[in-house]
Formats: sequence, structure tokens, C-alpha cells
Amino acid sequence: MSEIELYSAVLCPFAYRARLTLAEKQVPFKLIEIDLQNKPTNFEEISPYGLVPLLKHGKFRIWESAIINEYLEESFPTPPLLPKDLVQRAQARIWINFADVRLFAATHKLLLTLEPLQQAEGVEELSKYLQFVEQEGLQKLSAEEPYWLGAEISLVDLTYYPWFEQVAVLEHFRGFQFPSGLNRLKKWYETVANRESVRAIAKPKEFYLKHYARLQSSASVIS
Ligand SMILES: N[C@@H](CCC(=O)N[C@@H](CS)C(=O)NCC(=O)O)C(=O)O
Repeated sequence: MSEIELYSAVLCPFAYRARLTLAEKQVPFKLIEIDLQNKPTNFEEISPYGLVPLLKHGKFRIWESAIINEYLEESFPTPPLLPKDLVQRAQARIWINFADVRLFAATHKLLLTLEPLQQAEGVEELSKYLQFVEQEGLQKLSAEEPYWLGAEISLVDLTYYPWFEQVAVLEHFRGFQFPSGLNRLKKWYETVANRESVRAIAKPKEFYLKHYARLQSSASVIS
């Protein structure tokens, strides 16, 4: 039996982060797919918040995707997915935090509303965050290099990538338009999308649109 188990859901961008980290580190693990519309009755005994991802390592349980990824980084240090330099490490954490408290939080809010004015505000907020990512993040940290922090892939790339893979859902169901001119961001996306770890599990736009068809007439979150 595999020592590591990951409770996951195919549509969950947070679980996707952990899957990518495990793949990049080539850590073997057992994937346990949870149907979030129909969770096992005892799921909260396994995952205290009732959420995926949940990582089991032997008898220990870790939850919250950003913390799971840091745990994996510390438990399986090769290849490193955080810079050694302390300032760069802090920068990596700033961007991982930005993903959670700004980009993913605004996305959550947008998916939870059917009200046109609130949708327009949500769309505006997301555009602002993407512009900030382009100018403050990628342009300054890695203008000429492939990944977010420079030459090497890091947890920052793996944290953001799943959001971009699902952006068609926001475009189709919530009227989001990817801001024009974010050329560094587009190039970054193509680079990460080409990683073997991503190609092994990436899903096409049609997959997400089909599975989120309910968003047409209901307010929901990515799950
Ligand atoms: N902050 C959490 C978010 C996890 C999360 O929201 N997971 C969603 C799926 S994407 C979930 O399990 N939803 C089930 C529910 O709300 O009942 C993380 O980063 O791990």
C-alpha cells in the first residue's frame, strides 16, 4: 500500500496543486477521488473541514493545499520547489498567499453570485489581480525566464496553474474576459501547461464547461 494518499476531486484546483507537487517530486501516491456532490458520510472524520485536498502520510493527515505543498517540499526536498535564498523564498510565499487571499477568493465570490452587478464587480476584480500579477509579479521577477520566479519551476507555478486551466468557466458562465496585453502571463501559462506533470492530468476546456454547466443557472463554487 502506498504510504501517501491524496483525497482529491477532479474539478478541484486546490487538489490539482497537490497532485502537481507530488508529480514534480515523483512521489508515488494513491489518489482517492471524492465525489463532492455526494461525499462519503464519514468524510469529516477523514478531512476535518470536509474539503479536498487532504493528504495522508502514514498515520498523519495534512490539509489546506498551500500547507500540503509546503509539507511535501519539506518531506521530499528533491527537486526543490522553493528557492534557497530567504528573500526569494519569502517572495514565493507572498505570491502563494496572493493566489489564495486575492485571486481564488475573488473567483469563489464570483462563482457564488448570479446577480449581474456583483458579477461585473467580480470580473473587474479578477482583471485587476491578473494585471497586478503581470506587472508586479512576472515582469519584475522573471521577465526573460520561463517560470514565475525565474529559471526553475516552483510551488508558485503549481499554485496558480490550475486557476488558468479553468478560466474558460469564468469566461463562459460569468462574462469574464481575459485582459489583453498580459503577454508575459500568457507565455508563462504555455510553459507550465507543457510540463509533463501537467500534461499527464490536464483537462480540456470542454471538460470543465460540461461539468460546470450548472453554473448557467445556479450559483456555485468550484468543486
Ligand atoms: N483552502 C482550501 C480550499 C479547499 C476547497 O475549497 N476544496 C473544495 C473543492 S475545490 C471542497 O472540498 N469543497 C467541498 C465542500 O465545500 O463541501 C485549500 O487550499 O485546500
